[in-house]
Amino acid sequence: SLGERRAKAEKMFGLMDGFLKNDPMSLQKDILDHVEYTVARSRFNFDDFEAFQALSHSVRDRLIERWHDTHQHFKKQDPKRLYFLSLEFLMGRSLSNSVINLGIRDEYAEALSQLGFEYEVLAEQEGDAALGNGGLARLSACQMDSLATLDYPVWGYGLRYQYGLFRQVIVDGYQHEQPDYWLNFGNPWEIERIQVSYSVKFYGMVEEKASNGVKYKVWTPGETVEAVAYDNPIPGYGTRNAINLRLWAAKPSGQYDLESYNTGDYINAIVNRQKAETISYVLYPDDRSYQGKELRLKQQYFFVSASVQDIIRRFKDVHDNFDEFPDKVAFQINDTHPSLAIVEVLRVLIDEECLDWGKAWEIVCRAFSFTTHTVNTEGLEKIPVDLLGSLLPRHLQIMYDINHRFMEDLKRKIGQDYSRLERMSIVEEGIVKSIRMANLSIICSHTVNGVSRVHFELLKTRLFKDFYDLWPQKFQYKTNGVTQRRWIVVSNPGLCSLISKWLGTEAWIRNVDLLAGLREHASNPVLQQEWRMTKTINKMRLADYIETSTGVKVSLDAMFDVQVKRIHEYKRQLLNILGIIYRYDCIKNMNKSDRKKVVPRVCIIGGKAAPGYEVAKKIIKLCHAVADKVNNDDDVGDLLKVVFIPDYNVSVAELVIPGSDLSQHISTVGHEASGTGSMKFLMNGCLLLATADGSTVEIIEEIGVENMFLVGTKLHEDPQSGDKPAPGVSIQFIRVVSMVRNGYFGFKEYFNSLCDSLEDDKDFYKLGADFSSYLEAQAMADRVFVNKEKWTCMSILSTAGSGKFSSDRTIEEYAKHAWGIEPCKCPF
Ligand code: NBY
Repeated sequence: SLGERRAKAEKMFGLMDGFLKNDPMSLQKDILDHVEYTVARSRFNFDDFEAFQALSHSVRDRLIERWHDTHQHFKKQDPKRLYFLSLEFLMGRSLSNSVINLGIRDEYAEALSQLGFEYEVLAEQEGDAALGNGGLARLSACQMDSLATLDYPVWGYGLRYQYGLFRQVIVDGYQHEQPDYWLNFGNPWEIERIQVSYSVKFYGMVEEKASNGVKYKVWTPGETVEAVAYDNPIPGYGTRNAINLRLWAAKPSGQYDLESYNTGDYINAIVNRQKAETISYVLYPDDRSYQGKELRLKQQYFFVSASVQDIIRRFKDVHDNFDEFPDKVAFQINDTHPSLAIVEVLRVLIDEECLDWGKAWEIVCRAFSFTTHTVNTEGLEKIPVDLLGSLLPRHLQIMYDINHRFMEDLKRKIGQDYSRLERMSIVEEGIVKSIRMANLSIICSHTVNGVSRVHFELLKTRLFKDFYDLWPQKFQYKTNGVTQRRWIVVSNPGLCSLISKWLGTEAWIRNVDLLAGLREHASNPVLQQEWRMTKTINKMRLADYIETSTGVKVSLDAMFDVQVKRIHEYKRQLLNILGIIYRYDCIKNMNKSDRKKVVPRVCIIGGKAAPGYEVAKKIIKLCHAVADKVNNDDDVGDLLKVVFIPDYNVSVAELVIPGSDLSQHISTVGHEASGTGSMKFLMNGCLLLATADGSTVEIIEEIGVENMFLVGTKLHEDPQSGDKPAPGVSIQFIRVVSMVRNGYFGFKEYFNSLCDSLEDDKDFYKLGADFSSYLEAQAMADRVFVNKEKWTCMSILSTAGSGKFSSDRTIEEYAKHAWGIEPCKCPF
């Protein structure tokens, strides 16, 4: 019963109501109060959306209670705090995550049902917070959940974009982008802090001054913008702790003298002030390469400057000696995007706090830890010196100072190796003289982190070899992970209960290693039956969604084969499509009795292409062209269906992942730093069809290669390393490419360049070389799928082996080996 469950939860976690009560009656009253006083509707007449608004406000009240207690506790204990800086957080929806982490989902469901509403229906009213692009941004969100759950004293910092990642709409098979004005309907989760605001300065000039023979620099800015804080409480699971994600929004500065001579001047001056707000307007939608644009640099500095001011103010509230700074403050920079923070802290310490260079430098080097998510040098961020010099003149000087000292030091260590000195310099000479933000970050951080073991190897041997040879002790890796709270408990409640039932405990939600306990039941026919039943229910949900979003009806007997992620050449959605064409061609050429043996498939692809990424957009169109042909071929029927799910985002992922049988992670080996989608599928018992790239190598070690479908060779068996001759391009590959080239799917001219890129010498991502192996892995998946017991067993073993890929483990590793922070648990 509810009472028993509550008592149990209180015993387990010591969960206690705060000032607000959490029994269904009290929840009901709170919801109705919010209907009346917050949403301003009559408590006798409100619709689903208004009910959702009132519901979220009542949840928010409870979050705020915990948030206050947590911060009071942090203040009292004054532990070393982590400041997690990221330009992107892909939070998705908050409602279900919050009520589950607070431990009051069932109570809310009951309260709502008595009011005549269904919890699930209201939860669907919420839009996604999509303040990020892809893996990097979702990783930050998962890590925030783990940081809160594990009671670490942390603040997240980011930007409150008014426009999140664009909405993808498909018109005639082509991607179009629509603005995501996500704040349109209000955001119940944030708390605006008008009293927490800082001035951020840009442009202007730097002068050298002297007093009593001591020289110092004075930066007189040309423009000032206000940063206002918006706080987003992040509750942990099974703890009272709720941490803060502070996002900054730009507002016009208050200090502004208007000197107007007529009404027009005055009006224009006011209108121009409003331009300040554009800094935090829109998220850059490209997850490939750095845009050397002024607005982007402004965003980065705006976010960094406000965060650093806030952090230093908090430090100075309690401490008056900067020697203590590195013992109280740890900075984590999520890729190089926030790396101006390093220079900003140096600037504040030297120019404003009057520390000498040596002291300031030591403090900075002890405070910063840096994680890179990139595998190739082209992906590294570079900022043109001219741009930096005009927007942030003092910061450019400091970068030159860092570089000068570093280069002198390096020369003493390695001598006159000029090409190595050139490679390691922060400043890149060339047609466009630029600052290499990765070099800056490595030089000034105590730890450089990779995101998987193979990524770490690539960092050591290729990307940052020069730096690794100099400072091997700086380099580490923490294999990425995802939070099982969102990716099982929230998104797959059926599987969640099943796991708890068979493990006899819910403890795995905080200690995911316990999932390994499923292994001993993997062949148990009772569990297998229940496992399949759960999958079927999830497939029904997904099939409904597919029909509403694409109009295609799919059969539940078919294998749901899914590839959802950002569209990239290296992720090889094209390889998947060519495989689908091959399958279609085979079916077409089969006689009736052979057709009976075909395993029916629903091939599901989803993902956004960066607006300027032409090849990726062509891949989306090809997917639609193939789908059109296949889905309208009555001769093929349910044996093969192809669907492209539009506008893939976090909430769509929550629906798609639990409902898939097979998922594809087939990047060209050496190109995916880690990959985190695979971990979510693994937790949900979907079998993987994957190349041995990124984290997949570690997944294979955990679940055993016999429990997945491996494409191609392992990295250490790379044909280029001489173990085996590179496989030639098969006739099957030539045939499917020529079908596209010859216009079998229409749009002959449009797809020409795609086909050209697959020619032998231009096939950079090795689709031709891997095609046969890909088809073999697919054929193997078909053979296993018809053996229900074997498939289910592999599925259970996938979930059972997913424990390592929880972000809880990743965060523990960071806390111990990079940040030096300890849990700080708020008492009840
Ligand atoms: O980070 C991804 C990696 O590709 C993936 O392998 C890894 O699992 C994941 C988490 O570590 N990288 C990624 O998502 N990158 C971006 O989204 C991104 C965003 C912005 C920019 C560059 C990359 N930028 O230059 O502005």
